[in-house]
Amino acid sequence: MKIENNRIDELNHLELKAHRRKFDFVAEDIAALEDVMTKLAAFNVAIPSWALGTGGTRFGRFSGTGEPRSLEEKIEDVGIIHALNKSSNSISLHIPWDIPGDAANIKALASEHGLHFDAVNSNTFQDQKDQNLSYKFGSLHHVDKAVRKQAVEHNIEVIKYGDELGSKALSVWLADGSNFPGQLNFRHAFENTLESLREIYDALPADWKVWVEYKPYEPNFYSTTIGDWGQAYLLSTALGPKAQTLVDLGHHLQGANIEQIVSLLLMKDNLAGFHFNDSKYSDDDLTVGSINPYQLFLIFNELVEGMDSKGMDHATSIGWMIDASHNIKDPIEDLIQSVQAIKIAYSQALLVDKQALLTAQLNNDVVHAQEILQHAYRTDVRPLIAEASFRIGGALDPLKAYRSLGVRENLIRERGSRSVARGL
Ligand code: PSV
Ligand code: MN
Repeated sequence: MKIENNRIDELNHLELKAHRRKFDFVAEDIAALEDVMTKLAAFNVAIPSWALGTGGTRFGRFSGTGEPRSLEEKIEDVGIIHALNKSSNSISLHIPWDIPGDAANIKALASEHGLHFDAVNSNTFQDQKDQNLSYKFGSLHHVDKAVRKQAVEHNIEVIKYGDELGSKALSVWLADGSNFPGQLNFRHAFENTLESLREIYDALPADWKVWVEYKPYEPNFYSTTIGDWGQAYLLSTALGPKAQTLVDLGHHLQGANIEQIVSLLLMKDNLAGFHFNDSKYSDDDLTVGSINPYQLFLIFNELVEGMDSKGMDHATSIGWMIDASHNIKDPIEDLIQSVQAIKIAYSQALLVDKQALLTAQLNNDVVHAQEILQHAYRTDVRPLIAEASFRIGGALDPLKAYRSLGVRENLIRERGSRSVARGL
């Protein structure tokens, strides 16, 4: 299914008058309005191929209906999201969940939908049917060199798939760790990981990067070999300039100050990208902004401040991506909500009066500093996002448009109600 532009125009027409009123109201107080609009229009968030089917928990999976049955159908779904919000122009593949059989055709199909390929993700956290050696006790950190070699070769194969599709980064997340004290020599595990990552690093094409993702626990419950940003930073700096740290919002212990982590990684030119999601307890993979939108805003505030201090392009110098997959929502609706939440936090961060904040900080004016941040956070920026989307042909309200156009009903007609997507 492809959404034609005129369908979106028709829906926008119905909303336009009310939209104008709300937009004019908020726009009047924004000095750098056109700058904000340009930045918003350029901002895109990659969609992971594994989020288009309904996710599960270890207790079960309740598949949705009309789920994509193939990579081609996943691309179609991302095309639908992008047609509606004009902010999701790329897709990130997880190999071997989504192997591009015929790369040239897959690439052509994606570009028909205005999409390209973001980072490719390797998977050495599950054993595959035709695999010789098991990852039960880890992959790149394994005590057995033969297992490490197999995992390295898989990563190099993923780079090859990505290269054919025009990706420019390999994202590595390892489940490697230990479940019980004494199981692992931490130093050996770390050194083995570094040695394996070096072999992968050496296989990167000249214009590629490798993104090192950390996570404190799960599926291992005593230690994770790349457990926090310090360990990811140690590895990536040891590897070289093509390696950087990837921050997944769900991969922190409760109360962690993620905005401070982000600020320092940016300071050290070591922030590769983001996996957005939200959580109440741990890696819950909930819709972005559904639990703690203020934290998301504070993170974006540091991102904008840090990127501006280095003259970085907001839209292209960091990999923005969603990594969430929920159990009970329509995945496309979940993703539309997530991208909107990210754009809300981003635009609120753009509204922060940076100069006034710096002055307040230099004067230790704690109260005023808080007022400045919360003034931006409490601005209803939704009309700005709607306007930015409208100006480039997207829907004023992508979620409402998705429902009005009966997209899921159409997909169910095309794919059936029992189709199940491959992934987690
Ligand atoms: C692991 O929890 C993770 O965040 C990694 O990014 C994986 O690639 C992804 O989720 C999918 O399992
Ligand atoms: Mn992740």
